[in-house]
Amino acid sequence: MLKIAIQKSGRLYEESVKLLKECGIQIANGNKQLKASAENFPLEIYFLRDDDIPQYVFDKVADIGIVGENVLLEKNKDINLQYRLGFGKCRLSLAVPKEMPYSGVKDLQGLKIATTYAHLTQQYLNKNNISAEIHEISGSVEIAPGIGLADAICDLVSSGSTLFTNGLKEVETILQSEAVLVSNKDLTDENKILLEKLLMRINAVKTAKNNKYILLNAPNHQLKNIADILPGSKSPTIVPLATEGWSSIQSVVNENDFWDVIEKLKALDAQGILVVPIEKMIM
Ligand code: PRT
Ligand code: ZN
Repeated sequence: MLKIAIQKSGRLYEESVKLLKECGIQIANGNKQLKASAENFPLEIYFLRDDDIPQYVFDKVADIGIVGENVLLEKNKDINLQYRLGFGKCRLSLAVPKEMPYSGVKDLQGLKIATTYAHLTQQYLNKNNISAEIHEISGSVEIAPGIGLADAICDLVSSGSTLFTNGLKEVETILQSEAVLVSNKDLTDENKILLEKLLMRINAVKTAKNNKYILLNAPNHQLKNIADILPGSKSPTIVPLATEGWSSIQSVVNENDFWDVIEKLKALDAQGILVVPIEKMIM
């Protein structure tokens, strides 16, 4: 039985549960309890505060967990990062009042910095040979300069609107973060196999999301050119159409190249282009 710790409520909760669902894992009861079991996979789910997850995984209360990389690095526990999950994206940044002149990291020298990320902030200051006073607080970091508690802050940012409404400007980014799957370093052989199975499913879900299935018709004299820009998993599937001199082509296109590929296909006389989402993709 593999035990996974996920956030009980908050920014990572929904995506974590959704990911397990997309991996075909049905959870019997909601997050009202501390613990739930999967109906069709040997998995027990613990719902916890995100800050506690690295410690619990380190202590083997849970074998694996889903947590922000920011929390993983701040807690600095000796556990493995297994997979970057691509949700919960944010950055850990230093910010100062917008009217404060700022020309570089040396301007942080001697300031009082409020943060819930004392370890990562200190590490960043050390790396830059800055000595500043870190004031560790547990929440509402962004109001600290406004109420005279600190000169600057170090906090998570996503859209930047919280900084903006509090009269702050982002001056340095310490870390880019997203949700990650972590594991204890010393899993039983049985749990190693279960983790491999889960990672294979996660990878299939994530790869599918990054790719689209594409179908199109093209004149035969362009097939070679089209095949060159549509590699697919191996090479595209080509089927002759009833109309003389035309074929139907099917392939997989990566989201990042998508519009670029579509434009090239149009230039090569492709017609009737259909783009279909892929549910799972096993390489
Ligand atoms: O109760 P528990 O301790 O489990 O939850 P929590 O309140 O500590 O964490 P939660 O749910 O707020 O965040 C969980 C994780 O989501 C974080 O550890 C990050 O990995 C990730 N994440 C992604 C964020 C943000 N984006 C984010 N914007 N966590 C917090 N914020 C906050 C930030 O602290 C600031 O107050 O949102 C505000 C800034 O947002 P913008 O959009 O105004 O810039
Ligand atoms: Zn927390």
